[in-house]
Amino acid sequence: MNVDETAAAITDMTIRGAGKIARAGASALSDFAGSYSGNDRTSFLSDLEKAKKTLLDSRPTAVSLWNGVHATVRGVEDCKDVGEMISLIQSNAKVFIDNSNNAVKLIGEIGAKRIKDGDVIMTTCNSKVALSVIKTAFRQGKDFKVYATESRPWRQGILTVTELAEEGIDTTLIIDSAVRSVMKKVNEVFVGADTITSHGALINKIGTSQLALAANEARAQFYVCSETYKFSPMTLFGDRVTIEERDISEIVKEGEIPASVKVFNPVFDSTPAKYIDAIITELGMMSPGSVYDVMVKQLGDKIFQKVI
Ligand code: RUB
Repeated sequence: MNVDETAAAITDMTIRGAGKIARAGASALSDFAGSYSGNDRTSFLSDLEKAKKTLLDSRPTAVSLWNGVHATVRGVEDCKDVGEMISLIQSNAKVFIDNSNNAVKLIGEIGAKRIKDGDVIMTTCNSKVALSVIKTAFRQGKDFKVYATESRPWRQGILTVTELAEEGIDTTLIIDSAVRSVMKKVNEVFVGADTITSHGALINKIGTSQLALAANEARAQFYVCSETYKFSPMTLFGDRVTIEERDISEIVKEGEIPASVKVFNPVFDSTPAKYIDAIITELGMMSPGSVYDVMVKQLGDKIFQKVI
């Protein structure tokens, strides 16, 4: 898919989930570079900027997309000509996509060790990474049950239960408001991440924080399954994560409620670090308190000299 097609598919949620949109963004930029016919350096950089903007605007609050796009264009300004820029973008995109896919697999292997025979697991929305953990444990022969939330309004839970059932896993769909009631039976919760802040808070599908609170109350373990490129570098410098709000038509049909009633449709919520038992990443299991050190190590400590 080219840049415009990819951006449209991200906006209308044909491509969704933090990892998939990041990989799609990298792939679209690789396609942009591969099909570029000019050889003027300045024009290329200006067209690249437009392509980046189109992608970033397609889901403007998505940190994974921002990180995927920036990883793909890293070093381009230092290239001497358009040919070199094209090769660099293509190889950066390939490295990002390969690392991202490998991280999903590795997190699956690490997280699967937390699941035992007889466990009851809960998950929410449709996270490729959380599902990688659950599927890996099942493929290892473990016997457990999964409860998955419907995840209104987009009902990504339908995708999740379909994937789990196709795998042969004992799966039960619940409505979002059944979380606290069902949590009494649950041993572990595995959720994905849209974004993780430098102080270890999780931003994920609306309703995730109520799973965390209910898990805490019921003494179930609450695990976040996240590649480290979902860590938000901007939060190191105090920026807040903007929570995406989507159209009210996702919740109510036109004319269904009085016109004076306001509708609020936030897509994600924030779970404080204190409710998270561990973050399972491709660098291993870590506490939310370790996120700061990992981010600084990945960015290099000179990052502060550049900003301050
Ligand atoms: C998806 C969602 C997922 C994370 C992680 O929200 O909140 O839990 O993005 O997904 P949406 P993954 O459907 O609004 O994109 O583990 O697949 O990256």
